[in-house]
Amino acid sequence: MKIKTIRAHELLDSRGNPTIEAVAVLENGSMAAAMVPSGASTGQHEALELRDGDPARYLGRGVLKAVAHVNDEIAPALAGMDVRDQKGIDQTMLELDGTAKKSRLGANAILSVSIACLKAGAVAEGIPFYAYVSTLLDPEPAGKFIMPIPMMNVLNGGKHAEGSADMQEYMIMPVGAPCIVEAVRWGAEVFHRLGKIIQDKSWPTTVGDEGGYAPPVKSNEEPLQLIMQAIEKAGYRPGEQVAIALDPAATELHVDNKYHLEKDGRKDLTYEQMVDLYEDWIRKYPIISIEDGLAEEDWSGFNHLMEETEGKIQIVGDDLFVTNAQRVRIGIWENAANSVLIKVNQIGTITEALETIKLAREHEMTCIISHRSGETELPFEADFAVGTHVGQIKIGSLSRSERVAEYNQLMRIERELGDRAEVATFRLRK
Ligand code: 2PG
Ligand code: MG
Repeated sequence: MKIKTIRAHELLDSRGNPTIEAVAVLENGSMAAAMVPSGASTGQHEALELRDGDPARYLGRGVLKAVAHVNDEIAPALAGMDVRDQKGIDQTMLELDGTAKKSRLGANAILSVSIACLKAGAVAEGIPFYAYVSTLLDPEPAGKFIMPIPMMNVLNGGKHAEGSADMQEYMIMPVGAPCIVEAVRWGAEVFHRLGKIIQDKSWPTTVGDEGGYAPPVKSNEEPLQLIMQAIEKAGYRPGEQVAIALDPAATELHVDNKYHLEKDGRKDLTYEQMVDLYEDWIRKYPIISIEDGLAEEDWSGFNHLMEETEGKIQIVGDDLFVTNAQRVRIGIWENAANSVLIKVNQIGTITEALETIKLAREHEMTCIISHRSGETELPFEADFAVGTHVGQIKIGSLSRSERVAEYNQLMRIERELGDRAEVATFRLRK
């Protein structure tokens, strides 16, 4: 089925910032739309998100240049191509752009089209989006689909919630849930219990960018204590049924080669001291995964964390890898992590994101499909995670429609699949 045209325009994301939506229109008149998310704690090696920089519009954050690049350059170049030729489509855009970081056309422009074509490919094939995604990675149609265990960000800090913890994400993982529908219920119950605990302290129950609470905690450890109470009050066994995952987003804590934890009154920490802190927490709490525990250039720090934890917990590279296969190769060489966070807008095309997933798999690293802190109302990660069979997904808290849209889509997919759906098991154990 051939692409007739592609149209793009400017809309808003969940933070009220402009983003781009592309609509791929096929020759038979069917179409599919995609919107691009946006990060706050971005890695310096990410592909470039093109903003207009015109202070007269949206404080410089408009995306009209990216929109024009889709309408004027990308659309004519792709017209007439088979929409199912995802590799060819992405390759054409890479050549048209011609830069290492997609800085001419903008990774947001390119990704909007890459996802719109992926979705339109599913429409052309007449199969669900997740099922279509699975054919790109594995040409044999999958019998069973692996439903991803969610990482639910119930307490927000760092750049996502001013006044809360220094560390960015305190997440729960319902590792013991038999299916997604139950995992979502468990997560929502713990989230609401946490809200009650925060309310009882007379703290505001306002939420941060990803829908988790953002209370004025007194230390970076306090969120862990609150979450433990919430898990227990909700009636679940910590660790066995509901475990904890962290994303300190430590690049944001790293200044002049030292780590700074304002809430704890601790400055100038070395990577060894950061790792000591994590080890102390791992002993006290059922933490099974730490993402960006060290800064994006701190390969030695990541390696130290890997060696100290001896592969017993998941060490995830986000800003460290930026979904870029080249950086994952360095990480393998340095033994810096055993897991790769996959954010399609860090790299800019579906084809490259799939290549990174394949590379990670070949090296027995886990992958987690992830949202961004600035999201859109069109769910994408749910289908992408089911279709890629990675077994984990990070989509924020159990509040705010742009986050809940993904949980709802996961539940829809699971119900549609019936006994062809199987929830993933967490591979690394304490
Ligand atoms: C992260 C993300 C998503 P941001 O650091 O993992 O949770 O945040 O989109 O702001 O980079
Ligand atoms: Mg992160």
